Amino acid sequence: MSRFLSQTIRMRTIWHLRSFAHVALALLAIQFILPASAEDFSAGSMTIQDPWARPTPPNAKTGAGYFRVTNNGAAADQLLSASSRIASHVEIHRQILDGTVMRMRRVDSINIAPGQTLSFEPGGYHVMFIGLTQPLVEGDAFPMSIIFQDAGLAEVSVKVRAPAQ
Ligand SMILES: [Cu+2]
Repeated sequence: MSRFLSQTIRMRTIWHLRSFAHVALALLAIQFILPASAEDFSAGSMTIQDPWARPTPPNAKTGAGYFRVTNNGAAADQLLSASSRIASHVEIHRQILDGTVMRMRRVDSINIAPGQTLSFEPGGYHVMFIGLTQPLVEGDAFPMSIIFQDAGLAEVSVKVRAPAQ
């Protein structure tokens, strides 16, 4: 084999490896753009997306959870309550600015209009896990039930993770 030819073959191989690396990187990028954590759950016409909870210190008695809920139906529905085996009870809370102080208020129910997406997120609505029976450890997941007046029971899996940046 001439030196020129072997050099050409080597360059082509390198080029192929590089283009393979680019495809692999592109696929990796797509996976980050469409996070695997974006899981959907539903009950009737209600869809619950990306339920997650903050990790807690080992002896914490409370924790907070978040999700997005969308009403795909033609009528309003009410989010009534939530429960989970990881806490003695779960309350629906809303964080509000009272003067200069952030306070949490318990909410009895939340009306969700047709077509509305309501975000439970840090600084706003959240579910409060009261009387944790176990610490919430990053990477774990636990079941939670959400009850709607019309749509009924939605069973979701809550992922424990740090808040998204
Ligand atoms: Cu709270």
